[in-house]
Amino acid sequence: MKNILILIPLMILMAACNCDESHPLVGGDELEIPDVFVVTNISYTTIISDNVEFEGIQVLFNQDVNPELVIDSLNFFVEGADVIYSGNFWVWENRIFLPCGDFYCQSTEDCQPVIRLSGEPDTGIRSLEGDKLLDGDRDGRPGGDFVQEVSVTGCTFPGFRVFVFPEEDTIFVPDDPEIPLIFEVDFSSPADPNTVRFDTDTDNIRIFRQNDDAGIPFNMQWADGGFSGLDLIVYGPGSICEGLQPCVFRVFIEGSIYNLDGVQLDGDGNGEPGGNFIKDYIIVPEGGPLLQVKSPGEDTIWLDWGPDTATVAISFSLPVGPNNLILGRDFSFFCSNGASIDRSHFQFIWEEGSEENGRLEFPYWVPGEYCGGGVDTLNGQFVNIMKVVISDQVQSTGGVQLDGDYNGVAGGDAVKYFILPLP
Ligand SMILES: [Ca+2]
Ligand SMILES: [Ca+2]
Ligand SMILES: [Ca+2]
Repeated sequence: MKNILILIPLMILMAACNCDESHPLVGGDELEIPDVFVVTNISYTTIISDNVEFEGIQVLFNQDVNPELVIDSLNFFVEGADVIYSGNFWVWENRIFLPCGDFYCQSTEDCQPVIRLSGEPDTGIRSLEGDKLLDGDRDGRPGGDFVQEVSVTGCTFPGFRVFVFPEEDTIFVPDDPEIPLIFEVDFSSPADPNTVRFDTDTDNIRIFRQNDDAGIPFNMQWADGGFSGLDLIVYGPGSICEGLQPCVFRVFIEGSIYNLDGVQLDGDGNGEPGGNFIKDYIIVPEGGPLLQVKSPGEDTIWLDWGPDTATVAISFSLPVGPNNLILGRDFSFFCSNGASIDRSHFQFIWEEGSEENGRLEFPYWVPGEYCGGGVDTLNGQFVNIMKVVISDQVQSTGGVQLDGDYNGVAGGDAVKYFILPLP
């Protein structure tokens, strides 16, 4: 009679248990009821938390986990070749979740992170109720490590990138220490501030003069509390170039920065962690000896098409004036197929009282009329691309020849592309 009373609850337990046949809960000869804390399932799956979907590796237990006692690299390990892991995970109720992004695979093929949970008596993972040590090896007794490979697809490098503004390659700066030049650094996800060094001997954010590697002093401040943006502030930038000649500032951001998820910066943007970000700016001190096109600073300009006309501001770094810039002589206009567009379709108008600032107007330009039906852009929008060339015959009133190609030496046409979206 006594034996039957013991066997009935045992049978109920076994019926409810979705146990692995190869790892029976009960050892062959034992009749004790094991009350063990085990992993019941592990997989790469999608969960929903606060209406947001997360992909990741989920480890399910048969009882709630004590979250205080799950510790990275002490009893919780994510291992495997080609697997990058930040050390973060989530624990709640009877699960541990490792979101994609906190770990990722370096290659898409055969990615199999190994999850190891320790069942060591002193340091192992334990249940919340009853403080039961994990039976990782599922031999029915507390203790023993759980080790399992998990097949993962679609969890690759999340791309921690950096962008630096202004976008233009050429910046005109006044020779006034009160007016700073600010480079805006934007990270694609919040950076780990502990990995950003800028006032030490091993700075990983630097600005220097490209021709002689001289360091350019700057102040740095986080743009907000979220570590997503930095301002690099250079005071008196015009005085850093010698003799008011243009010079090149190189903004250098080392690939030794990590984001808060432990992902290394892909500074060179090749889709893999690591690599330095480098961007060169031609700094042109205003009032310096070169004549350059100050605006538009970019080589390619998208135009907002008005009902009848489009206007582009054109300005120069030195006075030029109407005698030295003649539309019919100094401007040329082309379609993207190389066909020339007659100059009579355009006007150049100086701002009143200015010899530096003017505007180019296209009052007679009908989209599509001169350059055909347009070019299909990648996003399906049809555009006309027009090339405008300003000849290097143009001189300043002081006789300085245009440096249209921004190479710091007089001479070279200025070439600008204007993109007009077609209706
Ligand atoms: Ca065990
Ligand atoms: Ca890279
Ligand atoms: Ca030049």
